[in-house]
Amino acid sequence: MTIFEKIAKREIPAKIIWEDDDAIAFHDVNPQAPVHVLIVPKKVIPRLSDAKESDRAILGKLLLVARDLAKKLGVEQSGYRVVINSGPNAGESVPHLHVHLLGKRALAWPPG
Ligand code: DGP
Repeated sequence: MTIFEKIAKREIPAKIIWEDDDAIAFHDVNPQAPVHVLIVPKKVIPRLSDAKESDRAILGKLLLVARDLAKKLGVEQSGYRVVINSGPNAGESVPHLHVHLLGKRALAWPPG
């Protein structure tokens, strides 16, 4: 089981802020910005590179949840960044697809 599956099953604690049957969102344990939330599908897709055509709906849903949580967390107007790290060069560390939502500070571009 991935660490994010364990969070969804309440086997390890996390600050969960939203959940439905398909996905869950919680605060990142190592925040890189004042707002740093992870949005995770309950179905384990290891990384974006492994997503299938049949995952189209859940992939779209993750972005709409990011949009809604940005509003809920007060960064809709100030701006925010949505990130998916896929594979070693991107710094992926948990092999369970997740969308990072970062905000409440100015974010540099290009990323490191
Ligand atoms: P990535 O590098 O894209 O695979 O991001 C994984 C993120 O997951 C990283 O920002 C830290 C976060 N993370 C890892 N383990 C835990 C955990 O047990 N709880 C929470 N809340 N976040 C975690």
